[in-house]
Amino acid sequence: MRKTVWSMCGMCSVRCPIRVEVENGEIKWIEGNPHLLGGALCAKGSAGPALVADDERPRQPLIRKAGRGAGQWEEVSWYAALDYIADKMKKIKEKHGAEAMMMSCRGGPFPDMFKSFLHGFGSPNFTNHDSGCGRNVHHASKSVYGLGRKGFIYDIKNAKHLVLFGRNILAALRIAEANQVMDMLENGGKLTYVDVRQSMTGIKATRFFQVRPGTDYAFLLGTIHGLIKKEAYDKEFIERYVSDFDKLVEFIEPYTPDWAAKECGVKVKGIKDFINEVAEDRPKVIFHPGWMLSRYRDSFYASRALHILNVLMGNIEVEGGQLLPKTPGDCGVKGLRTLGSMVSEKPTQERADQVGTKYTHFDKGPGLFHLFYKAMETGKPYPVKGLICYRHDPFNCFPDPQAQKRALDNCDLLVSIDTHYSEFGWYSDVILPESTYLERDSAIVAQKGNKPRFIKRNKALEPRLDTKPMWEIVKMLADRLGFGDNFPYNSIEELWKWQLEPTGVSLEDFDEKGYAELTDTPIPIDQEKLEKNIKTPSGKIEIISKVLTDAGLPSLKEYESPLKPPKGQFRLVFGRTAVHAHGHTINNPLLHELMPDNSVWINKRAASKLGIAEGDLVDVIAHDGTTGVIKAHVTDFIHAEAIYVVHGFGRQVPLQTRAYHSGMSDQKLQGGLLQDMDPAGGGLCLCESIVTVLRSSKNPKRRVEL
Ligand SMILES: Nc1nc2c(c(=O)[nH]1)N[C@H]1C(S)=C(S)[C@@H](COP(=O)(O)OP(=O)(O)OC[C@H]3O[C@@H](n4cnc5c(=O)[nH]c(N)nc54)[C@H](O)[C@@H]3O)O[C@H]1N2
Ligand SMILES: Nc1nc2c(c(=O)[nH]1)N[C@H]1C(S)=C(S)[C@@H](COP(=O)(O)OP(=O)(O)OC[C@H]3O[C@@H](n4cnc5c(=O)[nH]c(N)nc54)[C@H](O)[C@@H]3O)O[C@H]1N2
Ligand code: SF4
Ligand SMILES: [Mo]
Repeated sequence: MRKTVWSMCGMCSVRCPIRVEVENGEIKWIEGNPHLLGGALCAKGSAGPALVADDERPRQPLIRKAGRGAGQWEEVSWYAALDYIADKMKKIKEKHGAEAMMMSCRGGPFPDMFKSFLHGFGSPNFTNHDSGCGRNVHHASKSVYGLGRKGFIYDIKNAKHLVLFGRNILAALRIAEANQVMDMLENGGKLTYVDVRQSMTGIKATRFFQVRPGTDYAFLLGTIHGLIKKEAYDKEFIERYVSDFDKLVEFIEPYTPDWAAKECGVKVKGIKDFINEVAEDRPKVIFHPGWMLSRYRDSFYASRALHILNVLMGNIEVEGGQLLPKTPGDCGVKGLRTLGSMVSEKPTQERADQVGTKYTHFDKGPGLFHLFYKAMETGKPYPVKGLICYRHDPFNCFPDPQAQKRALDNCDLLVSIDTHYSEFGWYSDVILPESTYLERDSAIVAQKGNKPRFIKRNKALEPRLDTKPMWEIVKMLADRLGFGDNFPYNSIEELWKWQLEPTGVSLEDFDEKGYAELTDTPIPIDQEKLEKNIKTPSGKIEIISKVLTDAGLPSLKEYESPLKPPKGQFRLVFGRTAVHAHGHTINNPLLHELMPDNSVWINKRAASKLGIAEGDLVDVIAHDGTTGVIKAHVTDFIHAEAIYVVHGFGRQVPLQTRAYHSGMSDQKLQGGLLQDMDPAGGGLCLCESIVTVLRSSKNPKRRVEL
């Protein structure tokens, strides 16, 4: 008989709620939870069963038996692998202190468990992937509102105008958000899209600007200038909630729309018309902070400008604007019990990335991963000797894997807890294979929003291979290290009940829809509540941030024009495709069939000067000589200064036969950028790699017609 299992997708980090139909231990159907997503699911989500069936993933725990990266593994039992790790961790603690261990996990809704594990062990060094993702946007948001990147949700559906800077919202998917964009467009809303190339989102846009790479800050300053000169901003809102607005007015003076148009290489009439539209549509205008304004030298300030534009719109706690996500507390329900509460003594040592001590303006929560590499190399502020990566592949995430390996060679223990062989896993000492999301349960999480809820992942199948879920792995490791009591459960049901204890919600409340709703009606929007939610030192939305000033950093930074690549050279930029999630779906049998490799987008005129035609193989050469070979996609729809690839390809794990060496890896062409951090935002300047492109000698010879 077919049964329904309510769960959460795990093919990317969005974790959409899903409904799975299972019969005789086989998955027959997966769809988005009809109550929340109307059944919608993306291509990756539909390829979940192929992940389960895939044999090119680790089948049981593995311990390295030759040099790192040699790919020689001993298959061992879970007991042997966990004993091995626990023993190494104890030795590291004895010799260097508990703080010599670090752990990284790919953020998301479950970090409580891993953080508690590391804190229970005695180390403060918990981190994540975000200096390669959205740290600048996060820190910019904190400097303006005291609230991080996730401090707002966007009421896109009801907006009159959505403005996106390199936020390819219809390909870099979150299903609920993409549905809202389509609804907004159907309701007559406008979509302005700014990118260096045309994209899935750009073709739906009512206005598209193809800007010179790295000039978004100029575009944003010009827009602020235009709006201020027109006095098209919410004066009452600013009077009440914002400090130092006069400093912005003074700062913005030279940055006219005419100047911005010239700097960005777009038509001045376009920018002026855009400013007029925004002025008319406010307050229901959303400048979406996205992620792409995270990867250039001035991205932190571009992100700040973007947040400031939302402030000018007065769009906070307004229908069609930015909403404060409501919590279980707003529904009169106590929050879930956290495993963090079981750690009696939180580690007090300085973090090895020095976030919170040397870097006081960064969020201490996850700190900054790449700075740990410095500690590994220099032993300062103290040595870091062990790294556990959960659901995170630093070699795919951070620039220059070779430089990363040099730092990691100072470590005594490298562990990858992954569903796949990650590039990092292939180099590590132990691989612990986690059960795939369809084969495991996960802890309950609270989802904020206008109707907060609790939701959990239920396994649809028993694990096919000798894999385990993380809640069990963590507990077994903690047992071996002497703090198993911090994980007070022996089964997932016990954990769920323990989490739910203070809330009054029961496990049965999840049965009907796959989640427990904490309120029947959406919590009303109420701008009056804003004051107590702004978390800056002054309690105001800060144009001049005290935290930045205290760190000796400007809050309003003068514009500096980005480097124009010399002749024959290009800025290497990257992005997502709707059918893959970073590097970890490239080897999925179904998704590989949909998109087996990537190609490099190059502007038609630039290509013709180099004698490159559509489909030609080209060499992409980084400044350190590293070369990638890839097929060219010649198009008018990319700026002549940039080339573009979809990220995640060029994988080097031989056991992943489909993905092995197919396409080109962008991060391997980012030599020298591993410590190229935006000093104000902490994000890595991933788009600052300038490469040379040549027609490759590997091309089959063109026949010359005489
Ligand atoms: N050059 C370049 N660098 C980039 C980017 C880029 O586009 N170009 N993108 C940046 C961005 S936005 C991000 S978010 C990061 C992404 O970087 P990462 O977060 O490291 O992303 P992935 O490469 O997908 O690696 C995630 C790992 O998690 C594993 N995994 C997937 N599902 C599960 C699971 O259920 N359980 C466990 N245990 N493991 C699982 C995958 O197999 C994979 O090895 O990279 C950043 N760095
Ligand atoms: N299908 C799918 N969806 C995903 C993911 C995935 O792997 N696959 N990953 C998730 C994650 S971790 C993230 S962070 C998000 C990322 O979400 P987005 O940031 O929306 O996605 P990207 O494709 O990385 O978008 C980068 C865009 O920025 C453009 N760009 C490059 N330089 C500039 C510039 O100077 N100015 C402007 N305006 N644009 C520029 C690129 O051409 C590209 O189109 O997507 C999430 N959703
Ligand atoms: S966006 Fe697609 S892959 Fe990501 S969680 Fe949702 S359904 Fe799964
Ligand atoms: Mo990301």
